[in-house]
Amino acid sequence: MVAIDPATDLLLLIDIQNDFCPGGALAVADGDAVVPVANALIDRFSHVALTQDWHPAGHSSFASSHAGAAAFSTVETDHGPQTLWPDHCIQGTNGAAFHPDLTIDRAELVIRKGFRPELDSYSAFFENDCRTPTGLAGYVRDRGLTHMVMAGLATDFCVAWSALDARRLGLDVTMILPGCRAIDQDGSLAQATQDLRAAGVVLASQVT
Ligand code: VGL
Ligand code: ZN
Repeated sequence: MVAIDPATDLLLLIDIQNDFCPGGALAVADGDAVVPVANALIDRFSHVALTQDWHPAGHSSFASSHAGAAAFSTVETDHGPQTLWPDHCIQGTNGAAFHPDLTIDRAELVIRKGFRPELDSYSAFFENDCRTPTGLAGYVRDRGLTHMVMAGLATDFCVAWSALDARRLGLDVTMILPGCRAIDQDGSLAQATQDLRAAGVVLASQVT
């Protein structure tokens, strides 16, 4: 359990969008179960930010953009391996919208990511080249926010990459595990859990 400091804590909710929920294009098992947990967290924090996976049609992370490639296969890019996904979270579609039950009104910031056709972005802070900033690092610095409390989808991709980048930026990070669900592809959840622990991310069941 972690205690909330309203002045320095940012609740950062990652990609709680229709396409990552049951019935969506890249559905995470039980993904919509994070919504009530996220809503309860929103009520507890003074500062709330959301991320929104936001791809143009034909995005380079879609298997459909690579002739003959299957979804969940991997291609090499100049910044390393990239998993190819089913088409998902296309700008302006219902799949890219936040889950309708997520109480987003108090969110102070929405960070959209993955909008560059040639570059994917899992992390809320840097795109997958690990260099192109989303602007969130500057935002939290300017706002004096030093502790990121995270939940959302998916544990082993966008939440984990966001948490690891936040640690690299020197921020304190807590992940609220009941508010996260994983894709868990080829052991990705076990690997992410190991990486998160090694980086000093606190894996918590709730806030106090
Ligand atoms: C995500 C795969 C592709 C995520 C986003 O939100 O974890 N995963 N795009
Ligand atoms: Zn995506």
